[in-house]
Amino acid sequence: MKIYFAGSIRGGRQDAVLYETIIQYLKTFGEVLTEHVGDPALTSVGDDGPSDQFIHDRDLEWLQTSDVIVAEVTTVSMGVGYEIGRAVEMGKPVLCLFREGAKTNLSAMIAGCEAINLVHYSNFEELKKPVQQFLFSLNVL
Ligand code: 6K6
Repeated sequence: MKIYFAGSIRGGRQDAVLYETIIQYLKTFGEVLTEHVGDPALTSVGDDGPSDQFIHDRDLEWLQTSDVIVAEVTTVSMGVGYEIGRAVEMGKPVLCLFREGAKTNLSAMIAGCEAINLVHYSNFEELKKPVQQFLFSLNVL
């Protein structure tokens, strides 16, 4: 199973360690195409890498080849919202994870989209079971 994990980069890196933990867990179910999103060394400003167009086109290709999108949506990110919207248009299964108790509000465009599966959780341990159930339900493991 090819998993596209989406998490905030320029939107803010305060949850980077959590992304890394989620990615390690997702790797027990398949290949995570976007492991760099959980790299704590990646900052929201470092831009000495490839151009924005390269990043966009490469990530869209990965999105196209993925079987499922798992997005951590607690930290508000325009890029993550864009990826979710494109994935919905592609007909991909999408699972969004939103952490209760954070000071952010989940957009109605995510919470109100019937095509998006949404899990509210308090800590990493709490999201393991719903993530597993969702991935198993896809029958592509
Ligand atoms: C690195 C440091 C600053 O900007 C970068 C750009 N590097 C990126 N590399 C790979 N994927 C990216 C990058 N920037 C955004 N993305 C994609 O958008 C990832 O798949 C994330 O899920 C999402 C993050 O969007 P923003 O708007 O928070 O950056």
